[in-house]
Amino acid sequence: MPVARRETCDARVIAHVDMDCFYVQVEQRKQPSLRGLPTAVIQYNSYKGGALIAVSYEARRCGVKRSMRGDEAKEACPQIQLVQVPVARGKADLNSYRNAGSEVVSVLSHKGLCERASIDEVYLDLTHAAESMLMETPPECTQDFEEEVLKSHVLGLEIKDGSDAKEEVRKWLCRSDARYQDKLLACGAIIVSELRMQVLKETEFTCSAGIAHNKMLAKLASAMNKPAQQTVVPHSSVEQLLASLPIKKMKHLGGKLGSSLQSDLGVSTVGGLLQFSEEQLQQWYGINTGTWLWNIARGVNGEEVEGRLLPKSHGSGKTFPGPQALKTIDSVQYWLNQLCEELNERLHSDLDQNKRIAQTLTLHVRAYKIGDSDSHRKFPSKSCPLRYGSRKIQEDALILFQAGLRDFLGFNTFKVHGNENNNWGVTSLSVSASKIVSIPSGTHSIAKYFGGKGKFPSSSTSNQSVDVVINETVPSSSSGSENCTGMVPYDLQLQYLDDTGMKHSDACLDPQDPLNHLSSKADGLTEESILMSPSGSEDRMAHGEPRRVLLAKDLSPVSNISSLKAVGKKKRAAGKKENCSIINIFNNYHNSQSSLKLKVTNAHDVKISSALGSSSADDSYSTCNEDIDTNKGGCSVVIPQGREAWCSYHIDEIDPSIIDELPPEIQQEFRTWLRPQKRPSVAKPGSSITHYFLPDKSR
Ligand code: TTP
Repeated sequence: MPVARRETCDARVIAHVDMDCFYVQVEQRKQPSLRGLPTAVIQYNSYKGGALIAVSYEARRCGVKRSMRGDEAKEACPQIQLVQVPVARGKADLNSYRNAGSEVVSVLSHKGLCERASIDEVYLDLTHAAESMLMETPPECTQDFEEEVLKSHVLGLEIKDGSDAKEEVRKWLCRSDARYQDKLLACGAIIVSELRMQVLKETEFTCSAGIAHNKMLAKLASAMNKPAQQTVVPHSSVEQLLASLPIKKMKHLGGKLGSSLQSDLGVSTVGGLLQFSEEQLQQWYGINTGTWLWNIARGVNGEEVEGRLLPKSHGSGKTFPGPQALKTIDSVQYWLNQLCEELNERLHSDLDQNKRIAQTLTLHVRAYKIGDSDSHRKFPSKSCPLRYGSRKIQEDALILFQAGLRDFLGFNTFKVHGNENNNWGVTSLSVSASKIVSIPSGTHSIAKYFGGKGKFPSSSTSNQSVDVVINETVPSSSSGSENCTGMVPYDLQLQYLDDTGMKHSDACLDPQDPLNHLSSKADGLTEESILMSPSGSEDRMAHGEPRRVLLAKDLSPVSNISSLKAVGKKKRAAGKKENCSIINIFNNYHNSQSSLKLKVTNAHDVKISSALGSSSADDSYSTCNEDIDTNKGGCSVVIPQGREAWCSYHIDEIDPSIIDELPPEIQQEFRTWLRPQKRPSVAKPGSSITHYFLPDKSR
């Protein structure tokens, strides 16, 4: 759900830059002969000529729409040029588009804080640049404006018949009696027009932009005049803009919440919400959502532009429309393997190039049940800690799928394997890696912890299985003993990063976006992010009461825990001695943080019993509904605090030789643990073993 945030200041200059028919432009740059021709990019598949995913403006003028398939597009516009998306592993290969998006970002990021919002969208906070311009070279002192800025659309600026639009814009830019906020926006318009020209010069791509005092308004404005144009939203025009803006056009209102506003409150435009008090909206939709609705009706949006040039998740997906729907586990496994290989490649290139690691693997599926009237049932998204290595990601993704399928079909004893068709079909599959954090460079990187055993891979190969990082519990794997090779517990990394002074935790995540969906656009999917409501909320609708949307904060830790479902089998860390090092102990300790009480009877034989009274000790995976923020504790569990957590170890049974694998600064402390009577009474922050393992919430 959106997070309600008041604006701290309305004298900001925020721009939203959106590339025009982006994939088409990328293809036209590759084949300049296509420029100016009606062109569309189609997704690889043979069904009715393939799905259109990007349509040039020339083709749009002929009536071609993105919702069409290739065959329909040819009917509407016989001269259309259909270009197929590059293909790798039998699916769209979006790398050329991603790289093209990065080129644009590198041009745009010079003038202020820059947030890469999707493969072809960027937010910029140009407040400082605009303030400087206003101080040093205010628009009224400028003689010659570039044509591009004079072509700006200024909402609310009246252009009388016969008058020169560019001259009116010039006057608006130079108005000396304007409010300070609008003067800043005028400077923003000049800066953005320069940036757009720079993008064209350096990349050959055109883009459109919206300039306003917040992200929400800037995004709305960028879509208003396309292609290759820009739109400014002065403060005085906000009310008018929202008064005519259809509810469903507003971000977050495209789904069930928007439908509820239309059907239950009878409002058709965002401005229509003005008639309700904040209390009323809170009463019907909850405190946060109610306030958020009250704010957006007034154009208030305090979201900050995040300085983020890299994507916050990686994803790989494919749709299987019509007769291509997957109907056997074997075919699902085949495609999951392809998707996971691609994901693995991208994870490794992110690691190589940006020194970043992802921590959560999520599977999204669209499926149907043949002859089932319960068409509302959604295939649940499933997440688990991400293990690096193509084969491991593939194994985990399949387990997530099987778990999801069990839930989807609604029975727990069902065995899902082989080619049994149980009257279901899968129409879309995607895997994503999120919770991406940076690894600090230098001698204190986590690479140190791997020693000679698990160096970072320098290149990605499809079947490599390199354990770079392990988080939390270890999912079931057919390669059981591999699980304990070269693993580093997640908290160890995080704490270590903190010790180097880098505050990174969740830095790459969007706290405002609890859904944290895989950006469908960024991954070439035709999916939309779906605003979910808690199960049971339909009942409220039946009584004519507006749906109360469940907020992440409404979920108490207890309910979160009880919602965790066992979907995988935890294997014992039984392996060769050389594979079962201190790393195992860390890993097992980490399991104890997941409220699984550990009892280590010896270093190589881990017995786990559930302290939660869960039906199984095999709860390696968690089920996360899409409307729960997996990054913010939607699936979190109680973490035991303090040294006591270590007491469940039979410390005498730990092989002392494995302590050599620890960082030197904590080896000593660990040794004192082996002689409990000499245990130091004070744990020095930053050097204590507990410090390495126990997340310090106060930081
Ligand atoms: P958009 O910015 O939504 O659209 P666009 O750039 O093609 O056109 P516009 O000028 O109207 O903004 O999407 C950016 C790219 O993302 C688009 O070129 C292709 C890809 N994409 C998909 O692959 N599938 C989708 O469903 C959508 C919406 C986009």
